[in-house]
Amino acid sequence: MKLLVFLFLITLFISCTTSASTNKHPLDPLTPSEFKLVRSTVQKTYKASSPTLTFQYIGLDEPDKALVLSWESSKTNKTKAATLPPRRALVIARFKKQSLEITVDLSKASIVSTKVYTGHGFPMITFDEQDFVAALPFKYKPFMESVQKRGLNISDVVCSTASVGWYGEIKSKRRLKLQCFYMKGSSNLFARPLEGITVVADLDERKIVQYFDNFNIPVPKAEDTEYVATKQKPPFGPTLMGAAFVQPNGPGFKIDGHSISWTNWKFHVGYDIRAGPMISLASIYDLQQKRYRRVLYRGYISEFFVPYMDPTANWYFKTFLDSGEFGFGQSMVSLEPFADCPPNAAFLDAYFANEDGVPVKIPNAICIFEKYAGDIMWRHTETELHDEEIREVRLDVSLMVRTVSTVGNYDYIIDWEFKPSGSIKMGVGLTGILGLKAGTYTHTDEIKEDIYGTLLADNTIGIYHDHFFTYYLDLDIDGEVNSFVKSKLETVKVKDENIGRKSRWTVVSETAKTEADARINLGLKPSELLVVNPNRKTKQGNKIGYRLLPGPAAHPLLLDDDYPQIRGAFTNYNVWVTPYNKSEKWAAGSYVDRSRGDDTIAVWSTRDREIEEKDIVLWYVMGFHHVPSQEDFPVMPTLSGGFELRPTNFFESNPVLKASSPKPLQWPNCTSQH
Ligand SMILES: *[C@@H]1O[C@H](CO)[C@@H](O)[C@H](O)[C@H]1NC(C)=O
Ligand SMILES: *[C@@H]1O[C@H](CO)[C@@H](O)[C@H](O)[C@H]1NC(C)=O
Ligand SMILES: *[C@@H]1O[C@H](CO)[C@@H](O)[C@H](O)[C@H]1NC(C)=O
Ligand SMILES: CC(=O)N[C@H]1CO[C@H](CO)[C@@H](O)[C@@H]1O
Ligand SMILES: [Cu+2]
Repeated sequence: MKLLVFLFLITLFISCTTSASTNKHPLDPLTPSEFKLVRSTVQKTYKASSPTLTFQYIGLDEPDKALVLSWESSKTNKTKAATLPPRRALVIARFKKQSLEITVDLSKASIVSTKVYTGHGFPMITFDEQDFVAALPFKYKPFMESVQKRGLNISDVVCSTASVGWYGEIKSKRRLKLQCFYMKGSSNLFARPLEGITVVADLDERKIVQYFDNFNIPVPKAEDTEYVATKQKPPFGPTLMGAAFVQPNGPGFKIDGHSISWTNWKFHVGYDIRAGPMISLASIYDLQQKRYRRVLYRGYISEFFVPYMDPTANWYFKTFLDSGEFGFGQSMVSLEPFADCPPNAAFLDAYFANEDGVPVKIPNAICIFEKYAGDIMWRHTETELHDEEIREVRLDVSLMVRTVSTVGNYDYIIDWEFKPSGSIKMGVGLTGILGLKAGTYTHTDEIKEDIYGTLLADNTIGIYHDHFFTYYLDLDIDGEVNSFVKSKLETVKVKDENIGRKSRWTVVSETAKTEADARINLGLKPSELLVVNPNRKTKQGNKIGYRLLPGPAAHPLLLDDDYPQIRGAFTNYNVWVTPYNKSEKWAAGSYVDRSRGDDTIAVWSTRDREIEEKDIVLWYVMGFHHVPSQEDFPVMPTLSGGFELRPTNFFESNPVLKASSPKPLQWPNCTSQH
């Protein structure tokens, strides 16, 4: 026992050194100096006087795919100098109650174009506006009276903001609703809502425009809600002995700016205030063809949909689109070394611009590490031989890219996992604190009505809800021209009565011609879904491809014509395929706050465009229906899900046949660094 603890401590001091070189990449996120340049360029035109212009979004205006690809190919061609495409930023600003789309050329420090957006919906809500609005109740007399009436100390009250959705109203304004919580005696503010208070604030006016208090529900008690380790009381447990994956020679990956290379993989890790992490140009080295072959041009989570199932006045509007409303990248948090990521992790910082255009740093926003979880890459024991046994085993190490976004009460762990076998696994982990509602009940025997959730503790209900994640996956299987193939497994009767068998199954493949052919609800019929390059075949003649190995399928349960589902219509299918279009990035539309569902993938794809032998994008919707249980309180153990993209006739044979395993470690021989 002592030895194990000792070994664990040593691993904590093995630090990773990463390459200092920072070669530029066309998909690099904007740097702090670029944000400053954008700010000064825009403010030259929109003078920093009243009325003020606020920056709701600043991000890279992605160069055209053709330019990025020609940059990449010339980079590997020594006879030609690789020229970076022109670098531009996209700004979405609010000015005089209008949303502006401003494109800035960074090399010329000039505005290239300005457009007023006139459609439905509003841009992302900045942290600054949320902070401003969350402070308003403390200067608002009726609210102060509500707190006093409850016998609470105002200095222990905290307010948090929620988007308000769209429920059929003709004219929408930029608004947030506030929910307030009590912090005295516990760090777990979300467990102690001041239920019954409605505060509506206008974001353009920056003031409270509606207030209502139906004071009849007590604030749940502080007892048993604490999650901060230093504030816990005995008994403690379970106790862990320690866990480690030790790399005495350092990690096996290289980081050059935002470009990562590791074993047979290379890819780029970007960042965007709205999307969070973005993986680009992921290619895998083929030993036989002696070249890198592209798998993924760009991948990221395009949108989230988190509708709660309580239809009452204080809750019905809680149907969040976390990316477009709150910014999944803006919500990224610093990762805790040795806890969020193991000791062998390297970290990247991320930068976004606040509403004044000033860069804000998220230190240690992305971690990259090799993971060895004791898994087996492949093995065989030959037991058929008479006097010997052949035993061959390769251990499985993968490369992880991890971020965490904390959107209010919930924490989302987002993993991209690359395997030497060519698989890419997308993982999500849900943890943090549930959406909790205060109630009068303390036992299920007292409940005679629908409480829209599970009674988790005294006066505390965990409301039913969903989490849907929509991944944008621009696969380029060995080139841009790809097709989507549905291989259905179908039962066939065996006709020959002399054979003992009555049935078998076979594969019936069908190439999707248009978008309608590629809208799929998973789990109904067994099928394999593949993205193939129809013009490239293996020596055996199979179309080279990657297949989607889905996780458990979840389908929306709200009615199609329910307002939240109209806005969240991108969850109507688990799989969509669209032809690549640079402006179709966001599954719920570009302007999501108070959107009306007129710019979702469900609308774009009604054009039923051709997708055969085209540059195509695969959209995958993963979902969870969450029925809270008592174990999810006061903080929820991680609930995991994911899916995999797996090479399928992409290689001529097992690409890790000749993979080497790391040598066994000689213990103990680590030097500690302090
Ligand atoms: C490298 O660039 C040169 C000059 O543009 C071109 O002629 C040649 O075909 C390129 N080679 C490859 C392998 O792309
Ligand atoms: C409220 O809390 C503040 C800060 O903890 C404390 O100074 C103050 O005395 C409290 N007021 C009451 C009425 O308990
Ligand atoms: C790209 O998508 C946008 C939004 O759906 C659409 O307006 C535009 O016509 C599309 N462009 C092409 C070339 O299909
Ligand atoms: C490989 C290695 O670093 N070996 C070292 C292990 O520790 C002994 C004692 O400190 C050294 O002499 C070895 O060089
Ligand atoms: Cu949940």
